[in-house]
Amino acid sequence: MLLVLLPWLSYAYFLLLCLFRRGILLSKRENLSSMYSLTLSGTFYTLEQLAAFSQQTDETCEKITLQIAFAGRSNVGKSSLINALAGRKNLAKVSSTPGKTASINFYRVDSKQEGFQSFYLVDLPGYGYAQRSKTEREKWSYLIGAYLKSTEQLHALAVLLDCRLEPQQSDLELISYARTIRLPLLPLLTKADKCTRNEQAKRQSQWKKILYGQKPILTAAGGSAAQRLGIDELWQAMVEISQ
Ligand SMILES: Nc1nc2c(ncn2[C@@H]2O[C@H](COP(=O)(O)OP(=O)(O)OP(=O)(O)O)[C@@H](O)[C@H]2O)c(=O)[nH]1
Ligand SMILES: [Mg+2]
Repeated sequence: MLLVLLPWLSYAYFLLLCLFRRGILLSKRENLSSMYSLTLSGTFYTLEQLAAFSQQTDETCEKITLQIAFAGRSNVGKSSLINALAGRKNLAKVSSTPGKTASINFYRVDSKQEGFQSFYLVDLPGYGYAQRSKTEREKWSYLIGAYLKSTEQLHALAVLLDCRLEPQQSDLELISYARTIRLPLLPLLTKADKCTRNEQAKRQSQWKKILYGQKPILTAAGGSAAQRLGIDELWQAMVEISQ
């Protein structure tokens, strides 16, 4: 009996191995998104709007305070990553034109897990987009700076860095600013699907040196589960920070 089954079992094993390698079974691995839900709670353009929001209590009258913010240059993939975390295509607005997110957006994270403490994911406007007017860039940079500095509930700053690019001056400035205000960092390399494995590894170790030993998580935020990378690892890191 075993002799009859053996070739079939080997064939099935080989087939599974091939599918797994080609990413077809990746959806089975990248499945933490289904354990958490993301809901847009507010969109803010000014510090006054932000301050008013932080005074509010939610519908259950239970105050959610803890926040993790996503920051990075325009077009680095902040909003796409939020969609990938949610397992949805259109929760956050994505565009190939830089400067799409011109506001601070709060997404509430909930889970049915017992004792889970809800928190906010905060999508910040991108910085460094040269084609916006100087006044606009200054306004956003002031808004981001003031938000980072004045938000006591901010537990970590996810810094999104493009896997394809050498470290950029604006990224280094943001990291340095976060350090001066003692804000813990969660570094993420985006668009990893656009880099070879060799480039990914090189970029990771380059950033690891800059970040005093903290290794960035490799991410890809494609539309289908098979095109995503690092989403579970990112969920785990955020849950660890927030719980
Ligand atoms: N190949 C690839 N493209 C990506 C990935 N993430 C984002 N993109 C593309 O990059 C472009 C910008 O993505 P967004 O998510 O809007 O970037 P953003 O950082 O939110 O941009 P701003 O709102 O302008 O600050 C879009 O065309 C996305 O489809 C990724 O992981 N892989
Ligand atoms: Mg955006």
